[in-house]
Amino acid sequence: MRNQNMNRDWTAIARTLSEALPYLQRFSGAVVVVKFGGNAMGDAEDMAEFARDIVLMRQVGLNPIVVHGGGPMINDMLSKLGIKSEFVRGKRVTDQATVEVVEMVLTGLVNKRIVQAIMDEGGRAVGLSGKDDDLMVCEADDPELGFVGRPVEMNVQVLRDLFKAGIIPVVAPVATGMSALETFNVNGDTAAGAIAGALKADRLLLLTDVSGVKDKDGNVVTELHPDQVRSMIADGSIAGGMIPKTETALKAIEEGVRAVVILDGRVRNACLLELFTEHGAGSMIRA
Ligand code: X2W
Repeated sequence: MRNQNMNRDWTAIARTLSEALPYLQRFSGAVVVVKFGGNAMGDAEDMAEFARDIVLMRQVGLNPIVVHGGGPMINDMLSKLGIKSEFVRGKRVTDQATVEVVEMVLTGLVNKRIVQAIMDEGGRAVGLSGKDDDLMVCEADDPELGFVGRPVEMNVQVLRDLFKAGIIPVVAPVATGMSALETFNVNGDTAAGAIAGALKADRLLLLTDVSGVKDKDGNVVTELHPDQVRSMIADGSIAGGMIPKTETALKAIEEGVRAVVILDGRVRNACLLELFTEHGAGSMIRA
């Protein structure tokens, strides 16, 4: 049925589509790694909206891959089970009992929720963790942190195989170790950066719950060179949780990712705003 509702500006909608053409052309076939953090997930409607944007990216010829977190969901389950948890330098101290809960929550609950949301929007998604096809092999990051992994070997062929089949990979940041039956908990940003680096992705989008990298006056800096990021870390204008994010970005760029964008996942259609409009969203870091 044709919609005659004149409260919507149909001309503007057509115009938006038309103006997106150069971006659609530029990103045709591009590999875009999207880190979807637990804090950016919101409610069922937010999840559906995120999934719709990912399916749209796939539909217009990009190769999106979702790497998710789920810190708040792990906290909920640990507290239900009466297991105490603490963070050191932004990473969860992970003992044997904790790593079992992390794996169950991330590869079960959170991963399948995202896969389901993408399927509901008409896409095709397959969930996997770093263990599947040895995608991400880790070593212990720091003895103080227990089973927290630092990626040392990436095998991303399975992701390329999924791209070729038109399937959106959804990756939980849980990894295998060098010796049999070891399991590591990997920070979601670290995992996304390692995957983007191994794929030499065109974009790594780090979706968070802040509007971007801010200068000393609190204004979002929309474009940054890696050297600028380093000096902002050194002079303290980049601090707290933004340090691991920007360090992930710098490492990913060194490994060959074309650009990293730190953006607010709570903003409606944040990924589309960044990829398909001149305006963009958040802070872009590139050499
Ligand atoms: C994280 C993995 C989940 C994650 C954790 O246990 O919480 C480490 O800290 P967000 O939602 O992206 O923060 N792992 C080692 O990164 O979740």
